[in-house]
Amino acid sequence: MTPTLFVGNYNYSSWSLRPWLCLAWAEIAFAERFVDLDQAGYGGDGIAELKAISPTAKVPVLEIDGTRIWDSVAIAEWAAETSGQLLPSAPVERALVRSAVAEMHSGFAALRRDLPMNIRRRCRAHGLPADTLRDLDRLSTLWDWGRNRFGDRGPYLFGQRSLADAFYLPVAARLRTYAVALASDQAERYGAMLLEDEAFQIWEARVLAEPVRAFAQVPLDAVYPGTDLA
Ligand SMILES: N[C@@H](CCC(=O)N[C@@H](CS)C(=O)NCC(=O)O)C(=O)O
Repeated sequence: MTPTLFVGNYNYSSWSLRPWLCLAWAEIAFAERFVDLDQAGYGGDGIAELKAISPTAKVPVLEIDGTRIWDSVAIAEWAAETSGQLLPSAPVERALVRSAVAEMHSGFAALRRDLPMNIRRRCRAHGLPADTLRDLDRLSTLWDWGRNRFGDRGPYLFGQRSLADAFYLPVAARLRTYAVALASDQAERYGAMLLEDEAFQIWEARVLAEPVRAFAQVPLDAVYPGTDLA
């Protein structure tokens, strides 16, 4: 049976976007179910609609023949294993891709706190604290390293497209939203290239089709007050 991916709001849900890109890039047929995250329980004791779907009351969730996979990395890995794509063939290089994915999944806490994904919005971040600037430095170094080491194999972080590109594409969208520059020009170019991705353009078109409204449960649009929502 066709697997079903449960996703959250296109503008905000970076954890939904990542496995969605992996499934799309791996050309795996899947159905989708949208769950509006702007409901009571968000970020607290959980949205009732999500509690019925996921043990953690979070999206993304991928339902495969009645079994639910409840984490973005697990879904991304499933896409890679099922398709034989999105991971290099050499074990040590697979481990490098996984290091980059894991670093995103478990790290960059300050960057995520101060620069939340908001694909539609354009404003300027100001007064970023030291820990966020450190995250941005690390991001620049990582992207620069990947492009230096694997650039002769293609335009992606590890040359050929991999799970890592899906995990960092939402970060590229954040840099664009908040007009944040990276120290490395090469890293900047990589981020800009990610945003040209064909599958991401489909996701972005959905963002633009969503009604513009503040997210009521958490004031995500108020991180930099005084700037427009649109
Ligand atoms: N570690 C999880 C994180 C998932 C996550 O935080 N999802 C957010 C949306 S981007 C969510 O569903 N939040 C609902 C809530 O906090 O109530 C993953 O990688 O899948």
